[in-house]
Amino acid sequence: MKEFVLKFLRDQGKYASGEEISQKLGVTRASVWKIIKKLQAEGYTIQSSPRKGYRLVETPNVITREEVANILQTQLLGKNIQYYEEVDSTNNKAKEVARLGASEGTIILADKQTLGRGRLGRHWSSPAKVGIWMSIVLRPQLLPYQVSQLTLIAGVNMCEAIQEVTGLECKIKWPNDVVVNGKKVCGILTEMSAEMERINHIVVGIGVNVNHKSFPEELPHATSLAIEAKKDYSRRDIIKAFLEKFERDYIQYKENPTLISILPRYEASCITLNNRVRIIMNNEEFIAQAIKIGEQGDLIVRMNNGEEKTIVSGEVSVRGLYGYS
Ligand code: BT5
Repeated sequence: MKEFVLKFLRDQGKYASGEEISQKLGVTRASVWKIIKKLQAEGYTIQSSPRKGYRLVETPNVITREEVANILQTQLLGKNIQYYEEVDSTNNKAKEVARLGASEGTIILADKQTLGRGRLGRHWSSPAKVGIWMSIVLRPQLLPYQVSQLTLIAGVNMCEAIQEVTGLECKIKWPNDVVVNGKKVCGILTEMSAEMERINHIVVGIGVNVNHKSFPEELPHATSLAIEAKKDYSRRDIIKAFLEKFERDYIQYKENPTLISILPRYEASCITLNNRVRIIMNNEEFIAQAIKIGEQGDLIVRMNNGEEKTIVSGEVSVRGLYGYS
């Protein structure tokens, strides 16, 4: 009902009388009025005039299923969207629906996460209504070792999407952080369910700090797009830009699983390259020069003795970024 009224008002673009809406819906005018009140309470600005009826003036910064689906121009991603006001973690929800057979491209969106997760069980701060907390269910035929490449593809596309929507200069800290002015605005957590060499499904979870005005003291390296640009952004616009871009690369990657065509874009945005980096790997810690990204998405560094080493995963801090100096 609510969706129908919204769509009707949006398509109309001008005043629609209560009578017109009630006829289309087959309900009383009093019910239409109740729905309008509900929408107004959700933040929609709807003008009402006793003579002319109702007119939708402004849509709030919401990421409900109908509002996102309404603007999305994709073939695969977001054909099925599930929105929650609050969940423990959108990745948990996505894994749950994937186990129950959710189709490829299913998207879970939440306004708030109570147990948002980073890598290695770390906490991801996800307060209400200021960020994008989103997970995507994918079902490609890949080998387990290729799965982390999807994180790189998601990272480069989020970097480009944020840049397009906000005009802010975005960089990628290998492998999965998107940073603005040296601080983290986005993190990605890719998880999979696999048996031996067969993947059942993959969940790509993405968190973007959009309209936060401040961060708790324990997150000194976090920032938001609003803090950096000094203005708020529509979360929907960023979701749309990202999903449309990511879908193009994902479909291509599924057909031909190589990073070759993505790497130049990734390297152009990667702040880790050409920097001295500190690497913490299997209890080993060393400093090296980051020189390139390998074909599998690994970081290739030159050690002080001139030898090259391939870093597959682990913690890498870039000098001057995230407190390493
Ligand atoms: C990540 O982990 O960066 C992956 C974050 C993925 C979050 C998304 S939100 C939707 C989906 N559902 C989930 O439950 N998760 C995904 P990692 O590289 O391990 O970084 C985690 C570290 O970043 C923490 O230890 C904090 O230091 C810091 N951190 C926590 N919350 C942050 C935030 N909102 N912004 C920036 N940094 C944050």
